[in-house]
Amino acid sequence: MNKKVYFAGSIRGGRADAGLYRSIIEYIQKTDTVLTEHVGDLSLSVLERGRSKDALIWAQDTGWLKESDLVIAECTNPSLGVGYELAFAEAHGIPCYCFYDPDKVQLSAMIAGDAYFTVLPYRRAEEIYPQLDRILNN
Ligand code: 6IA
Repeated sequence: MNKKVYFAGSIRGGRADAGLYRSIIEYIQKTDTVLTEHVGDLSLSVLERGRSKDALIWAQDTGWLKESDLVIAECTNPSLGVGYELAFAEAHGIPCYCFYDPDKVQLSAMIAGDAYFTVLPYRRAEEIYPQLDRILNN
């Protein structure tokens, strides 16, 4: 109860799974706090650019990562940012749970091969929610 969850999902890597991100975020929010609600925002513009804004995004996200109790990442849609966040979280000793659909993607060896990460394959989205209950101890 009341854990601070950093949810990671693709933004510039592609928004095909944004609806799933939103469902996962809403599910976690029933019991716990999601620091990164915007990842599930279906209207998020991926065209917005600018290095100064990017620097603010990086500063805010790495700050949230440092204060999070755990990271939950949806890794089916490959994303440089999600990979970076997972490595950053590992370096700070934050537990990381990585969901992905093996029918859609072969997960990067840098995630699948790193024993630090708890990798959770699923074939139907409904399989994700009982796993979230287990991860969050609900
Ligand atoms: O490389 P990606 O953009 O796919 O990386 C996605 C990951 O980086 C997510 O898990 C986010 O936590 C983080 N991230 C990427 N972009 C943003 C963002 N605005 N705001 C907050 N976190 C972000 C970008 C909006 C727009 C300028 C593209």
